[in-house]
Amino acid sequence: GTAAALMISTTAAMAEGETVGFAQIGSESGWRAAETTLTKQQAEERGIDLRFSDAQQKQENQIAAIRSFVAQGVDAILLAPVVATGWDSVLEEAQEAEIPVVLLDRQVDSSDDLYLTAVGSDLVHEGEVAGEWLVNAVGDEECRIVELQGTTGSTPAIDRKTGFENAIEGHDNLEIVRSQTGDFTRAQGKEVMESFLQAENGGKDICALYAHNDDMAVGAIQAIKEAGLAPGDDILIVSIDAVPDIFKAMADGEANATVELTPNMAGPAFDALEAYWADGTMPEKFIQTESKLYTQENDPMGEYETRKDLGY
Ligand code: GZL
Repeated sequence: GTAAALMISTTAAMAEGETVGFAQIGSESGWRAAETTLTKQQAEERGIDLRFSDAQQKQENQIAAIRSFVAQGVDAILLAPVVATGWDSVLEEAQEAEIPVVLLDRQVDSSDDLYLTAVGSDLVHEGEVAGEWLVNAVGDEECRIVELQGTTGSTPAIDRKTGFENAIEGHDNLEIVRSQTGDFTRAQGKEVMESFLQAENGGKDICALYAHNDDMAVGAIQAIKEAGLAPGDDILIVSIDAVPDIFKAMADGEANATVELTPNMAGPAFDALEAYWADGTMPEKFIQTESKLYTQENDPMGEYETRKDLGY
């Protein structure tokens, strides 16, 4: 009857007008920029007032942003935690203020009592998919691999390394000979790849690059070309994110494989928050997004066209 209808409309209205603080890491990669774009679009569509903070990849800035959101009395906080450790006290402050926290795309070492849910991919699996592709690509050939790691101490850097090493274990012809962080950026990916090339006989001793994200791979591709070698051919390139520019590189034969990470973490996050705000529904502690392998055989230019306007 009318009362029930009124209740439903009131509940729906409750999702309207909520205020959410988003403590974003920064804009270190195309993927990160797309996540921000999609989060703002989702908030707009749902009538959520989004307060945004870019921490320039500094944990202390994220912690300050969370404290500011708590002081403002927001209805929820989104956090993409730049590293896994050091969050207990600020998450306890949010909990004391009864403000739910949802983690996006990375995890924290804190107890899962300190956040409502975490939305992200299986980061170990992503590394395994990347490693399995390379195992299949090289067969029995000797393959000296260099690795560009993500941000030191972040769960993607830790887990993607673990997954890749799981996949190549037992294949003695594959060996990671150099591994260093490029902090998920193109610039540092290029810089570190230049040092790898110099250290490995001008790159002639390198068979493959495994980069924890496409942006570092794109930077490395530039370095490989400047060293006079053919990326995607002399040096195989496998990375993660599936940003538009890696598909353009694949179309040019300069990259070989990427593992897709959806930038739409906010959709599942806001769904969980709206259910929680409506009637206290408690979500699963981990809401997992899917990852899919793309190679040069998967119409890279078509994939580029599909993604190029999504805010990367
Ligand atoms: C992974 C995410 C990573 C992306 C990078 O879940 O945290 O951070 O793979 C980004 O592009 O910098």
